[in-house]
Amino acid sequence: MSDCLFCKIAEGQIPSNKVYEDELVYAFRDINPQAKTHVLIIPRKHIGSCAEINGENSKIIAHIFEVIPKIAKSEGLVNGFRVISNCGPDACQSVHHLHFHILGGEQMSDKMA
Ligand code: DGP
Repeated sequence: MSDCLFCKIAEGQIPSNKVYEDELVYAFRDINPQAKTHVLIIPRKHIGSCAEINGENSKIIAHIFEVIPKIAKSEGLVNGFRVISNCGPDACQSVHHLHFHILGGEQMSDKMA
């Protein structure tokens, strides 16, 4: 999508602090970290949110979930980590390109909402 912030980040048009990339996904540090380690992983292909996951794009989602433990390992998140995707207004999604937050590096709250 031409006017999508995360499409531009994945394409290198907007700078980011890269953590991982391959042909399907791009991962980078969140600009406003909510934990000691806060990485975002996104598909290169524009998918708006979890609400747009379907049989046509679910292979990319499966790939994201194969990459997440690799990132967790390379970030040293040996004591656990949290994966969150905000979907839609009730969940306060602010960037409308599917992304998964990977949070860790410290003890987090047992509350998720
Ligand atoms: P969400 O609220 O779930 O849609 O999360 C969007 C996240 O994206 C939020 O934690 C802040 C992050 N973010 C927004 N703009 C930028 C940016 O330009 N660069 C980086 N690295 N992160 C951004």
